[in-house]
Parts: sequence; C-alpha cells; structure tokens
Amino acid sequence: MSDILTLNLETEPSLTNFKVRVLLVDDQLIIVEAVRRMLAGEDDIEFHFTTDAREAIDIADSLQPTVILQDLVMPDVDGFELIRRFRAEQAHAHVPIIVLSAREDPKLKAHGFAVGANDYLVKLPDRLELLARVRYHSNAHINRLQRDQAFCFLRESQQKLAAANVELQKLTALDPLTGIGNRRRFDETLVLEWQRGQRDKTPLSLLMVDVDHFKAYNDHYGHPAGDLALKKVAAVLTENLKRPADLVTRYGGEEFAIILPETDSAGAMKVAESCLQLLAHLQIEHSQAPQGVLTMSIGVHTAVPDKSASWSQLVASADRALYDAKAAGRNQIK
Ligand code: GH3
Ligand code: MG
Ligand code: MG
Ligand code: MG
Repeated sequence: MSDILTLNLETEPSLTNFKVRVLLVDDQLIIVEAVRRMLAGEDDIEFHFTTDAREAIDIADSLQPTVILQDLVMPDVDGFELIRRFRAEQAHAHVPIIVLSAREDPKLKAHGFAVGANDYLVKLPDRLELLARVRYHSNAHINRLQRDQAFCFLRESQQKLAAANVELQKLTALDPLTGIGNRRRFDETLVLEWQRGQRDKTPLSLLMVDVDHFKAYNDHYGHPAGDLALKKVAAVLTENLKRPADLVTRYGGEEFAIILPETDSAGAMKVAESCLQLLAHLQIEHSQAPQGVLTMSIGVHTAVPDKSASWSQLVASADRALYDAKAAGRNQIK
C-alpha cells in the first residue's frame, strides 16, 4: 500500500541548475566567431554551433539546446524550411528559435514568425541585446519545461492516488481470513440490490448461514483449525453461486450471508440445499457434533422490495428463519 502512495519528490529530475545552451546554425565561420566572442565569458551560457544546416537537427537531438540562433540563407537548407523541420520534431517543437538574418526586411520577419520563429535579429546584433534575448527566451523555455514537468508529475501522482484509492476500497470491503466480502460489502450490496429490486419489482433473496457447534469445534481442534474450516466453508459457499450478481459475504464470526438478486424463494431454497450438500460432501470431521462432521444451518427469506418496507426487515426475517433452523435441530434450512 505504502508503495503506491509514496510520491518520491526527490527522484524527480530538477531543472533548477540549468545552463543556457545556445546552438548557432550559420554557414559562415566569421559569424560563428563573432557570436562566440559575444557570448564568451558568460558563465551561464554554453556555446555550440554548426555551419552545416543538414546536421542541425541531429546536433539538437543530442544537445537539447535551450535556444537556437539560426541563419536564414544557407547553401544546403533554406532557413525557413529548417525552422519548419525543427517544429515538426516533437523534441524541438517548442525550443526558442531566434533568426539571425543579414536583412532587415519586414516580410522576411513576418514569414519567419509565421513558420515558427520566436524572434528575429539582424546580423550582427549588439552584444547586450543578443545576451538579453538569448537569456529571455531560454528562461521562458525552461519555465515552460518546468511547468510541463510539474504538470506531468501531478497527473501521475493523481493517477497513483486514484489507483491506491480503488485498492483501498477493495481492501476495506474484504474479509482478510476468507478473502470474500465482509460485512461492509454486505451492507453496501444489500442496499443497492434492495433499490434495484424496488425499481425492477423483482424478488430479492437472502440466506443467513451459521456454522453449527462451532464453538465446540474451536475448543476441540483449536483456533487455527477453526480458521481453516471457516475458509473451507467460505470456499464452498462461493463455489456454489452461479450468477455474477450473487454475492457471498462473511457477516461476522462463523456467520455468512448470501445475497441472491432476482431470485424467488424456490431458487433460493435450491441454492441453500446445494450449500448444505457441498459442505456435507467435504466431510470435515467434527467429533463434538451429533453428525460427526461440520454442518451448518441456513435461514432463507425472499421479498419483492417495496417502498413500504426496508432491507433491514429482509435481514431480520432471514435471521429469524436461521434461528428456527437452529431450534429445529441444526443442519437444515428454514
Ligand atoms: P450454534 O450451533 O448455535 O451456532 O453454536 P456455535 O458454537 O456455532 O455458536 P457460538 O456463537 O456459541 O460460537 C461461535 C464460535 O465461532 C465462537 C467463536 O470462537 C467462533 N469464531 C468466530 N469467528 C471465528 C474465527 O474467525 N476463527 C475461529 N477459529 N473461530 C471463530
Ligand atoms: Mg548564411
Ligand atoms: Mg453464530
Ligand atoms: Mg454457529
């Protein structure tokens, strides 16, 4: 359980100590040198370049730049086309691209922005302006990555929590000894089935099952053997059910309750009878009981749920029938 719930914040990769990683794509070495000089000596900036635009995307794949400075006119690849290619790659769809163009032309600028550039500078820009824009775009990019990462982390955490809750819900409705539903499961299911029966006007049957002379069984064979016997009884009762909506639960101690939706009293009696037979078939030795084997008594009651009645009356009636079965000598159905 704790594994599912533990959200380890420390293992989340951190982006706080990041460097500005600049990738310059420009075919002219003289421009490369000029930009390198402008960025040199800035501790927070790493400078990388390529003069071959055909390699730009491969380099970006391994470098993961935080900002790209990019020429427009290059011999092998058109600058606008290269921006489009970057944008088409999932890994670089949002990396800031600053166009470094030789021409101050509004049409080129507009086209650059239209294909996905974030900024446009005319070569050679002023050093301070270049640094400011590089840092500005890089910061914006890192902030965006951090936001995305936090969002993913949050979503994953929510999914884990939801899964843990589902697991918890299951566990809180299970009986640890026998693995079948517990009293909580019984109460929840009976209310739902009662409402369903009211809507559909179909009969709902309830079997209350109690192991006979079980105190004597425990006293004679010991508590662990008693536990094992209860597991066997739970398995027999479960095995006996045919329909998916039928439910066997441990009502408490050595008592079990079986909910049979859409089942009339004849159907419920059949289920009860085969429960007794199946247990008899197991021949679980009980030297302190009159039959010499473990038996049980079952109270059966069927009702068509009605607005004037309550599900608790169904439980009370089945309980009364169980009491009658005990009073009449046990190992029987009433
Ligand atoms: P009756 O035939 O009238 O039902 O008699 P009984 O002895 O079965 O009924 P009683 O209520 O006197 O005793 C029930 C016994 O069931 C007592 C209790 O120790 C035992 N029991 C209840 N829960 C468990 C359990 O989880 N494990 C074991 N081993 N025994 C249990
Ligand atoms: Mg060029
Ligand atoms: Mg009992
Ligand atoms: Mg009993």
